[in-house]
Amino acid sequence: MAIINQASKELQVKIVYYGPAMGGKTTNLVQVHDHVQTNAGNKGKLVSLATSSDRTLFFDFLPIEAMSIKGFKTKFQLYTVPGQVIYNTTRQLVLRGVDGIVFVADSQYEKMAENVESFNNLEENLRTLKLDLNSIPYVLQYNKRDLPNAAPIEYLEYLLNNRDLQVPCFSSTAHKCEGVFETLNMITRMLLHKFISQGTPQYA
Ligand SMILES: Nc1nc2c(ncn2[C@@H]2O[C@H](COP(=O)(O)OP(=O)(O)OP(=O)(O)O)[C@@H](O)[C@H]2O)c(=O)[nH]1
Ligand SMILES: [Mg+2]
Repeated sequence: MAIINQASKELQVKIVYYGPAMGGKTTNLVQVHDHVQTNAGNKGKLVSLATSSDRTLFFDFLPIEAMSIKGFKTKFQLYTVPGQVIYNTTRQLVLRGVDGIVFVADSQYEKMAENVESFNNLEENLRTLKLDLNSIPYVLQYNKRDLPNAAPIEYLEYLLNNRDLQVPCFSSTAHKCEGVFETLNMITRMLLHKFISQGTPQYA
């Protein structure tokens, strides 16, 4: 849950990277950690808990202190969930207090069922927490665009963004850092708008 301290003018928000196993969630955080430009070393440590052979077993955590916006000092806490189906309890735990979500889909044709299953699982877990995807800012990231068996964006859009409220989507090749900051910038902008700005939503 966002923490807004009006007295000290601080805003702290939690962003969760969600999606199927091996889709590239941890890779996003690694790239953000490696390339983020911050003022005077206020980049946090990337903490990866209990990983074995590159699979997230618990979660990854990366705090970033961002610019001041409208006088507010903003802090973003980035988390990933473990994508493997068996770790659902952990996913629920990591989702607690979420403010914004990046859904990282794997573009490969053979991963479509897993993408849809993971998206449904996200909605289900939010419901358990009495949250609703329609009221949480989120964006879609179509990752692994470099692979030859990547499905067309239109197909991914049809499967994952075919709802009343369409959300921004991004193509990415996370291990080359392509699309990683575009995605992060959009979700942070949507969150800042929600928590700080007033007036008509404007994400572009
Ligand atoms: N070709 C290609 N490989 C990628 C891309 N993004 C990530 N990978 C690779 O895919 C594998 C899985 O990436 P992770 O970031 O660990 O995936 P994850 O979503 O965190 O997986 P879990 O922790 O199991 O849920 C790693 O070997 C990455 O290097 C991409 O855009 N293209
Ligand atoms: Mg991971």
